[in-house]
Amino acid sequence: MKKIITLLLVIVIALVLMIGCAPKKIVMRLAETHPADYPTTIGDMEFAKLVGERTNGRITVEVYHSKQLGEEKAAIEQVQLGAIDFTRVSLAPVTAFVKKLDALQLPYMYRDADHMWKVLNGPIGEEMLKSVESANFVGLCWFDPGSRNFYNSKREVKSAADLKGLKIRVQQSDLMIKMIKYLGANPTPLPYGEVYSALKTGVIDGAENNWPSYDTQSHFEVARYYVVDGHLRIPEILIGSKIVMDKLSKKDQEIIKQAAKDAVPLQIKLWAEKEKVSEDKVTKAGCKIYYPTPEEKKTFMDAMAPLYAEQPAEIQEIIKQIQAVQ
Ligand code: BDP
Repeated sequence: MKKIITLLLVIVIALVLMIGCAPKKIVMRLAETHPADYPTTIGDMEFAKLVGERTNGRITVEVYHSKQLGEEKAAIEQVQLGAIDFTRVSLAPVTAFVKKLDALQLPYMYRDADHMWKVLNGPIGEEMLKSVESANFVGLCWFDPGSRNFYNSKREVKSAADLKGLKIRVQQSDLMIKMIKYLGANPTPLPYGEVYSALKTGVIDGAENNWPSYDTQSHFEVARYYVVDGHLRIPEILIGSKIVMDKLSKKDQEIIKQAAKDAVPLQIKLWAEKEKVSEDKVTKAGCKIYYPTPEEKKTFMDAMAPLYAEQPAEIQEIIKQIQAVQ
């Protein structure tokens, strides 16, 4: 009897030790505003997949797409507090937390997509990713944002003067509000998810976004005039919660950082494909697409001069560095 009890005790102790030593499973959540089949969401999923593979399933990243965890501003705040682990967002709402990021989202900042990627993949991009730590985020990687164009339900816009007086939705960012004011239009900051009904009910006359957002949010159904002025390339950023990341081992932090970087090429590839599909779809749907002449495009650029002039010295410095990138 004594022997059996001893044996049982040994088994119990062994089991307790085994469970204690088994690596702890970690489940993390990522907030995404776009639907499941959107290129950016697939980029998030690729990141999640790589983290899972590289930790042998010890860390799971669950992607909550379609705003299930809230609109971007709220998601960013939750990440800052450590209540959500990651979010993929547009840089615009993050600038409320780290002012100098404005340098990366000024209208007509980049000559083209290639210039933007050289900046983001170079020392400036790295330094900007690091800068978000001051606001308790960990900057993980950049995703392709495409370029943004104006659209509205009222009339064809060819040059900046045609925007005069229109009520245009902007992202929740001071810089975007000013951009619209300098164009002579009326800015209405709204969360992304409210734009469709605001367009439909006439609360706003227009908005601005890239082809895939114009398409997938059905904005094209209620704002038929689209002008390809390309005023913005606002980098998309994947951020993690510093509070959460600091609790992980150095090795896990590295795995997460590397997985994010390794997810980028897929997002970029799918993005390029989606841009074409969306452009095609809205064109076929009968939207009035206008490609401004270089002179007409210049009217938008010229209207931005005061916005550049009023930037603080720190941002002026970064602007110069960005412009110098060849
Ligand atoms: C889309 C971005 C998304 C933003 C949205 C917006 O991918 O992150 O929330 O624009 O305009 O292009 O708010």
